[in-house]
Formats: sequence, C-alpha cells, structure tokens
Amino acid sequence: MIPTITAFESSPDEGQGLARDMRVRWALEEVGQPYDVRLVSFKSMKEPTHRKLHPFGQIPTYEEGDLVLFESGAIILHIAERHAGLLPEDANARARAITWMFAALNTVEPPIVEREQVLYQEHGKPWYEERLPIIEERVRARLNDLSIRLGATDWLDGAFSGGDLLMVLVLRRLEGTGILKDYPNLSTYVARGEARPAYKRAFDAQLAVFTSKQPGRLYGVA
Ligand code: GTB
Repeated sequence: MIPTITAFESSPDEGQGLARDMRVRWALEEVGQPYDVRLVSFKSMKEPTHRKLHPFGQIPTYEEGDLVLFESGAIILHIAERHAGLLPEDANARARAITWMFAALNTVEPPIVEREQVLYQEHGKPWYEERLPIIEERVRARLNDLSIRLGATDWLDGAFSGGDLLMVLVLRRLEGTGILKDYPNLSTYVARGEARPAYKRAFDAQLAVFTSKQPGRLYGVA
C-alpha cells in the first residue's frame, strides 16, 4: 500500500528541507517505499478535515490504509519497524538506534528550536540580548557532548540508522548560523547524511514543490 504524507503547499523555507515532512520523505526513500504527497495550505491545516489526521493542525501526517499517524518521530519509527534499512536486526543495536532517535528529538532538538524562537519571536524584547547567549550556550553544550560521542565515526552507533536520520536533520537547522562549524566532526556528519542518495531524492522532491510554483524557474535550476 502506498502511504500518503502531508507537506506544506508553500513552505516558509522555500524548499530547503527544513520542514518536518523532509524526515518522512528521507525515511521512505531510505527504505525504498514509494509515497504520495498531499500538499496543504496553512489555512487548511487548521480545518476539521486535517485536524482529524493531526490534532494540532500541523504537518507531517502519514496515512496508510486505516492507519493515520502524526509526529514525525513516531512516523519514522513506524517506517523503520516495517522496512529494512533504518534499524539494525540485532535487538540491542535496534534499541540503541531508537535511543538515538529519541535523543535527537528530546535532547538535541529542543534547545535548537528554542534558539530559533528567541531569534524570531523575542527579537526586540527587553530580555533578548541577555537571553540569546544563554540559549546558544545550551545548544553548544549539547553539540559539544554529541561531538565527543560521535568522535571520528561515521554514524552514531554502527551503521546508518533512523537515529542518524533524525540527528542529521535536527543539526541541519543550525546550518547558516555559524555554530555548527565549531564542531567539525558534526559538520562532516551532516554533510555525510546529505550525501546519501535517499537524502538527495527526498530533498529534490520537496524542493520541486517550491520550484514548480515559481514562474520562470525550472526544476533544478536556481
Ligand atoms: N512534533 C511535531 C513533529 O515532529 O511532527 C512538530 C510538527 C511541526 O512543527 N510541524 C510544523 C507545522 O505544521 C512544520 S515543521 N507548522 C504549522 C503550524 O504549526 O501551524 C516546522 C518547520 C516549519 C518551517 C520551517 N522553515 O521554513 O524553515 C522549519 C520547520
């Protein structure tokens, strides 16, 4: 059965793969599962039809027959459990890979998202100048520990897994901030993820949503 996912009709990042449908697209590409995409507007996401799929009125969602899922982490885990390619066979290695999925979402991503929120929503507030460096320090503390753990290895725990998929995309949110370059092995790790053919297919697919809407722009031609 071909699953259907939802994605932004008009993503604020203009197709740079920062919206969370990218996680689902990449996972599906890694396991070789074709998928359909339903694009949703910001308005339609908040309407009852979409809220039946996603209680919080967000993307991504995942529909497969009778099954409807939301939360990108849960969707990746579902895909990884049903297809080879994102979780090891060995039970303990599998549990560790799942642990890294949670670490990406629960430990590394929160300060990164909080930093973005301070930057975009609290700019100009009286506390802004004081608060930003505090949050950046929290981000750096996580990156420092992650960098030490990753060391000189290619992936977090043996072969590439769903944990790496989520971690690479979480770290990508820091691209362009200048923070990641202070952790060379993490920069290389992100580049390694981005070099995977499945990543490229997923990236191109979500970018095509943006480029196809730009008059005079050809897909793949900036
Ligand atoms: N915990 C949920 C999950 O992991 O699935 C979070 C889902 C979520 O935040 N969805 C966002 C959304 O639907 C899109 S990904 N937002 C609309 C709303 O809440 O009304 C977050 C996102 C959006 C855009 C960019 N960007 O343009 O750079 C980056 C990240």
